[in-house]
Amino acid sequence: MSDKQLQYTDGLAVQEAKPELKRPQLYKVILLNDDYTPMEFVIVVLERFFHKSREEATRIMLHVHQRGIGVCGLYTREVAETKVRQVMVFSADNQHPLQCTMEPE
Ligand code: TYC
Repeated sequence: MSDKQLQYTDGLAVQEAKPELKRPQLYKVILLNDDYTPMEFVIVVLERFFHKSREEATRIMLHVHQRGIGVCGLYTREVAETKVRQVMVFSADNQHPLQCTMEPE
């Protein structure tokens, strides 16, 4: 379908419709490695806030542990901001230094 369509009224006027909405910018939510946060805690974070299976959570955690950084998922801006905040609050509440951030895809 073209991005502009004609809208018909009852003969009084013909007006261009608004173009279709663009897809929203997506953001990568990123976990950073550190030397102190337990591996099990990072797995729980990935299960709880990113709905990963234990296997996928373990794979992502090990990737971050080995490479220093890793992507947990792609989200619209407000959802990504919420996930970053949830991880940071959960980590601080448990006295872990785990860092989570986001960047445009
Ligand atoms: N490097 C941590 C350890 O050896 C584990 C870890 C993995 C920490 C991923 C943070 O984002 C992280 N206990």
